[in-house]
Order: sequence, then structure tokens, then C-alpha cells
Amino acid sequence: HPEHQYLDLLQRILDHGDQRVDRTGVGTRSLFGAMIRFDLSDGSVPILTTKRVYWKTAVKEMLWFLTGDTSLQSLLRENVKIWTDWPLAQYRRATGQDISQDAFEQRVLTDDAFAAQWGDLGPIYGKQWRRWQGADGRVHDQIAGLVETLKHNPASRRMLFHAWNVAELDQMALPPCHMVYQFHVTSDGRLNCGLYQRSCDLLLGAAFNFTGAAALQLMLAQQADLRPGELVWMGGDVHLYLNHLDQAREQISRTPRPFPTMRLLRKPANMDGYRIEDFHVEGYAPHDAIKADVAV
Ligand code: UFP
Repeated sequence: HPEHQYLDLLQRILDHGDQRVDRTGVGTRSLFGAMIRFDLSDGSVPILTTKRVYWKTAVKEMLWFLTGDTSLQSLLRENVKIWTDWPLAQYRRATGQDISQDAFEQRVLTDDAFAAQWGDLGPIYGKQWRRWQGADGRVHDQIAGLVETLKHNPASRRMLFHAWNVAELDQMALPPCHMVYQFHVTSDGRLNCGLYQRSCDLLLGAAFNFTGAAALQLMLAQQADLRPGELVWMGGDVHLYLNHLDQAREQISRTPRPFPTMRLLRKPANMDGYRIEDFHVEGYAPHDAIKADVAV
């Protein structure tokens, strides 16, 4: 089962990860350089089964990136709360107010001025993917450009998009983790996707990143009239937070179940047209969810 690649990586970090203090102060065990390959050609997608993954949340996040929007408000409107921690921490630091996450989210949702001041995540993924601005002022839509190349020059070795815009890193709530996506089209019409993730919270982040990437790959394949091929995930600093070690052991003890399939119910005119309702997942019967705190 392909999920063993993930479980083996968890085990390797538990056994051999280099333990040190990290930016968040929580501490990690970390190793450098890893690869996991998933084959999507049979319709299956890597939504991990050894714990429940809220795949709709991951797909909604990917759709939000694709809109080019970077505001927390639009994400909260979709009831996605995975980005709240960062602006919330900044708000607490800046104002000294000990507002609850719920109250903060309500305020962002209902008060546009507040949302504009405290709920913008800066020029993160969506901005760079759809509206990377060069020094000459020209704006680059990397996603639209990619789809064009997939359609008209699929043998190209230059089909990628990048979020690591050095000039704007200091304005981002979090510098990009899943940083660069590269694509490759085989002679028989399969779309392969390679994702380089510079930093990976293997317990909490990875499951989302696999799911988001797979959804992206399906959409791009559909737009370019290709079939999905392999998803090749490459990690740089792959780590387990020290408060996730028991959860990792629990997950490793579980036996993977078959991956579900994911299908698109509709073909929109372009990459901007997808909605969460377009994604149909079948055969997902995971083990129970595993609770863990995210390090901010
Ligand atoms: N992280 C992920 N995946 C993501 C994301 C964040 O694993 O999609 F946005 C984790 C990796 C790391 C932390 O633990 O968030 C980012 O911290 P740093 O910028 O110091 O690497």
C-alpha cells in the first residue's frame, strides 16, 4: 500500500530525526530530504486512511489559493479555519488583547474594516500563483500560463509555478511551504505532478498537502485533456513536532485501507470555475481522526 511510504517516514523521523529547537519553540525531530510517490492513474487519490483527513477542507483551501485571494474572510466564509492561527497570533501580539479564536473569526467575518486590517495574510500562495508582480510592474498569472503550456507545448521542461517570491517574503503571514509545483506530460497523455515542499509538519501538514496537490493535479489534467499520472512529493525539512510523537506512534500502529477515488463532476471553462461541489470522493473509510495542536 502506498500509504506505507508515509508511515515509514513517520517511523524514520521517530527513530533517527535530529532533535532541536525550531522557530515555534515547540521543538521538532527532523530529517532532510524525502520523496513519496503516489500513482493517480487508476483514479485513486492520496487521502490518508490511517486517520480521518478532512479532505473537503484541503480542497477548499486549494480552491481559495487558485482564486488568488489572500484574505482570511473568504476562507472563513467557506468555514475553513486552518489559517486563523497566524493572523490571530499577530493580533494578540500587536494589541495585547487575549481574544478567543471564535471571537476573532466572528469579527473577521462580520467587520470588513477589521478584516482588512487584521485578516489579510499578505502576498501568500494565491497572490504569487495568479498575480506575481515583476520589477517592471507586469503581473504574471502562473496558473493560466501553465494551462496554456500544458495544452500547446506539453513536452516542455519549464512547466512549473513558484510561490517563493523573495522580494515579498517579509510581508507573508507564513512563507510558502509547498513552494514549487512542476508538471510533466507523458507521450500517452498522463499528467505527472512534482511538488517540492521546503518544510513539512509531517503529522498535520502533509495529509493536507497531499490532498490539495492531488485535487490540483485532477483539475489541471481535466483542463488540458490529460489523464492524471503520478504525484511525486518531495520534502526538504520534514519534521515531527515533539508534541506529536504519541500521535505519530498511534498512526503507525494502524493498517492502511484502500485509497478512495476522486472524480470531477463537471468541466468548468477554466481553472477559475471549480467549486467544492465539483469534487466527488468515493470509498473513503478511514480510521478515526487523531487530534494534535498546530505549532504557530
Ligand atoms: N506547514 C506544512 N504545510 C503547509 C503549511 C505549513 O507542513 O501547507 F502552510 C508547516 C511546516 C512547518 C510550519 O512546521 O508549518 C511552517 O514553519 P516554517 O516557515 O518555520 O517552516
